[in-house]
Amino acid sequence: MANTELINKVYIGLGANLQQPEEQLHSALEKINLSDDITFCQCSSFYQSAPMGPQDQDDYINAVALLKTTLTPLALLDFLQSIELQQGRVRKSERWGARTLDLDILLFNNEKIDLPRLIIPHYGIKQRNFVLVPLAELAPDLIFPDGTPIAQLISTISQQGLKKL
Ligand code: ROI
Repeated sequence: MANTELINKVYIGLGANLQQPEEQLHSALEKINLSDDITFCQCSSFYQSAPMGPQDQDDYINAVALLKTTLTPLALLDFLQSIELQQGRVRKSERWGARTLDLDILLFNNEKIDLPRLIIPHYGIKQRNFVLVPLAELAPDLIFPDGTPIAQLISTISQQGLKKL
């Protein structure tokens, strides 16, 4: 029988800086791997990264994962937000504060998506070394939907404050 289900290729960013952040990332990846709707998951190295935003918070652990999934963008967002909630994420009014777990959809196929709940590519993707460096580890030849090669950004971005673990 023909496989009529479309498999989407998605990159997500993982970040945490509270309550054993490495464990937070490992347990999120376990939940992702258990999903019947996600057929593949490959994660980059973990990176320790200096906080962007308020400096009176601990360093973050960041990584990027490649997923293959039949989920739509919003269904994937719901799933990732349910993992954030299970792992104790409390959405606070303070912008850019410490967090137990952040799971962001960075890229969804080569699509541009502009919905009230979801903007893809993720707005910070091209400026943040803690996103670009692990993403380039998984996809050194990636071209963003606007035509920019990741290699071009990697060659100019500062890697200060970022340490591969
Ligand atoms: N800073 C770093 N280094 N890593 C993050 O994942 C991260 N996430 C955030 C803010 C608060 C912007 N700073 C961050 O949401």
